[in-house]
Amino acid sequence: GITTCFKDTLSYNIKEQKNIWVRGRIHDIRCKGSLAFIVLRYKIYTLQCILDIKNINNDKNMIKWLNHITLESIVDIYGKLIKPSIPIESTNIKYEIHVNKLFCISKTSKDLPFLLKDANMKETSQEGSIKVNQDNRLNNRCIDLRTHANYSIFVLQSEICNIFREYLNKYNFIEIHTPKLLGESSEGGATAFKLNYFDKNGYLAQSPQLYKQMCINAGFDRVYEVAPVFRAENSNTYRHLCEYVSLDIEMTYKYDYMENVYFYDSMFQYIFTQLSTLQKNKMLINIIKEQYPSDDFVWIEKTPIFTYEEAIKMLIKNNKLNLDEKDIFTYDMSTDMEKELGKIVKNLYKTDYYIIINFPSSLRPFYTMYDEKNKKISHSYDFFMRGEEILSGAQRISDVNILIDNIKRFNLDVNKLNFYIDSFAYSSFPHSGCGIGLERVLMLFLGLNNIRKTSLFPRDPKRLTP
Ligand code: ATP
Ligand code: AMO
Repeated sequence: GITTCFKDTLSYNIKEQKNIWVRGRIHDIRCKGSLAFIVLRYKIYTLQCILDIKNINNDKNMIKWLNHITLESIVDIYGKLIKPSIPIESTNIKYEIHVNKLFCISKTSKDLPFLLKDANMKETSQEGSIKVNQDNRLNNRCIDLRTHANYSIFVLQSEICNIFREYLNKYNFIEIHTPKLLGESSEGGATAFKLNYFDKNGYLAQSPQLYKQMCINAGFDRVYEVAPVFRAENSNTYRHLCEYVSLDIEMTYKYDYMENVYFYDSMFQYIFTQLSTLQKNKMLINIIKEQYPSDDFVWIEKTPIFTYEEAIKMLIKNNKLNLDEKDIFTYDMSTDMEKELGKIVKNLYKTDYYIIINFPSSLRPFYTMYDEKNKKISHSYDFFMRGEEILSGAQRISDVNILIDNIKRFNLDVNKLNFYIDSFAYSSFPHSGCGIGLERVLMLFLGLNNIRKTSLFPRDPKRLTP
């Protein structure tokens, strides 16, 4: 039968001179006299096929026809698989096919916006290394996604979700699906997309926050969700999207919210280990790094955990920040300072991954629990990769009266949140949770320079198509 899996050809016994069918895209083609050299591509595999008209009844028309066949057309090729005497440099499958039959089964009928050859080129910080610019790629994302690096990026993205689910399922979590159409914004008004919901206003979910907590109050104990969330942030940066995939967790704890912080940490340790040690993932990472070279992501077995206060003091001590120590809990660490801290930690601990806990209460959302001994400090945490935030979370307020007070303190409308507040009035287990930006984790693991590279069809303030 036809095989599209070129990889299968690797397991053939070449001595048998096996005849095979393969189906793939024409990646490249060169005609020379009575010969045509076709590089066929399927997923990340390329295979050379040689057509000699001697083997097809001296049919010269075939070469004529091949001279005009458009790149990226899909063809079926039948022929003999052989091991060439000189290794082929332009393909990654080291066998070649001597063609007996060739049929076009889907023709590229429009001019390509760019050549795949160019879209696959290595990108470095050197000027001129970018052959196809990002807008051109994203405008033609379906073709851009055909590159080796892009294919590998999205296989790896799928792998992260698999590992995430595998890990949590092992610990008795339930996967939930909370609504994305909401009557009230979940994280405060400013960054919610407002929409018409029949005769009312509605909002797109900025996070499953209120609903994942309500599932805890329903008695589910441990829940997670993998789903899109929407942020009307007019941030045209390399690290913000208007729609991203959030990996959300919410779980109870017995004595202290730090139990859960250690659990999330173990999960990340497991994700990083699976990504960097499984052979199939190593291969994908190598393919991506061929196009986008970067330093390998490094982490250590015992993840450093700093309090916000310690983190700020490290910045002050290293002359990165000029701040009076008494002002620490009114200071909001900027993205630039976060990056500086990332460099300091890397230097001291040789890790790209660490945790900061106990952020100032004033910087955290209304549902965050504060330290009862010092209300200025919250029981919150952010996880960082290469100096950038990938996870944010906290112990939640589970006492209904404290919750109502806090909602008022944040100038939010208690009446609009009654559906949420009531779930606490009927008693609530102590719990904490977190939200993780999938695209950020992948971008930072791979050391990529733009979050659009890890979003399948990115949405930003300027882009709503394709
Ligand atoms: P969170 O997940 O809590 O939203 P975040 O990592 O997305 O955190 P924000 O709090 O949304 O970050 O914003 C943090 C940083 O993003 C700001 O300190 C700012 O440096 C940067 N930022 C946001 N919008 C812009 C923008 N339009 N241009 C440049 N930088 C921006
Ligand atoms: P937060 O708003 O900090 O927390 O978001 C959690 C994580 O989501 C990622 N992230 C983004 N990724 C891409 N584009 C964006 N615009 C964007 N904004 C945030 C980051 C961030 O760490 N409800 C809380 C979580 C919780 O407490 O459980 C929340 O949504 O990686």
